[in-house]
Amino acid sequence: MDSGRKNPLLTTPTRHAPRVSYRDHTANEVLDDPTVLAVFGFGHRATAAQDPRWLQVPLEPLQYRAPMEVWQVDVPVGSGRDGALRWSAGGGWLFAAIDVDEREHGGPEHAAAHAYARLCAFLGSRSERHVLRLWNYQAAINQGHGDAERYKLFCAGRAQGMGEFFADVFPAASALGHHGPPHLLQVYLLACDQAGTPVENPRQVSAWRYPRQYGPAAPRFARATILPAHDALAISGTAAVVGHSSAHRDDLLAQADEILVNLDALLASTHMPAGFNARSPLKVYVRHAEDAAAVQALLQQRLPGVPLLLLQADVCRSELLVEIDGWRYR
Ligand code: 3EB
Repeated sequence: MDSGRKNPLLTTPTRHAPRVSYRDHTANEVLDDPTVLAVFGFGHRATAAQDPRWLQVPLEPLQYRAPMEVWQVDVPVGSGRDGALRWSAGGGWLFAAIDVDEREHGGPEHAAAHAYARLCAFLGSRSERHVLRLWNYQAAINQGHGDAERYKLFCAGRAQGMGEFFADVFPAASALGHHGPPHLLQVYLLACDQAGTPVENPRQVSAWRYPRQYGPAAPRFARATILPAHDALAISGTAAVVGHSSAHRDDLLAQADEILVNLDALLASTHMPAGFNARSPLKVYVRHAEDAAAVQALLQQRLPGVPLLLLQADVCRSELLVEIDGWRYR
């Protein structure tokens, strides 16, 4: 370690991005690999595993019976639990996740504040404290009216729980509604011991500058994060939002088209090559299960060869029917 400080040739190299892929194995086959940082199963049929690297995401898959998402790094990882929090880390990368029961924290706002305060406290104890990407899955996200809508309460709690930890450099994020356990808030993240670079979308008002109509606490996230080695772009949940407004109310395919335009504009504002490819997995969140086939057909035509994982989820604005997030690798 000392020699690392003296000899510039031995300083830590820039971290290569974890490889994110969708796979068709069993959880235990994947978890046998010590370089796997995290494995995600989707929906109520996902196999359970005790390993802290394993997370069951409460979103039902819409195309395969038991899809799995795998995050892989270059070195073996360590892992553990810290109360309700689970984590794994290796090679400068950190996965952390927390499942919070809203009933134990006095409702959706306090649950979000608690989840973020716990995650930030844990990150503060680690060298991997740069959060590059966050996912938030809340039950009944569109329930409640006006400022009392559950998503807006989540945003207020998130802002409170984040405190000053992100110092206005927000991670990329997704926030969607699940139909799993009715009081479950799930938050998980990818962090690194090196900072990423936030990216905004020129077609969209930055979320933290949304006008008051979207709630008292603006959502805090960047539209994407360039990973430290500039080898990948972590793309936030992208919906048919233009400026700050929702476009194409009630028109599924027009919303999907608008998302593709937003994604192209996002890529164009980075040094990433245009378009998506077989190494750039995307998650497609669809509000109504019966819309899945039409969305899938459109995306398979427009994004040939791109791995797509379709999940049933509620976009955080009730008029939006579809949202896409994912990864663009160089
Ligand atoms: C939008 O553009 C759509 O609250 O963390 C997308 C990504 C959205 C992340 C969040 C919300 C969030 O405003 C919604």
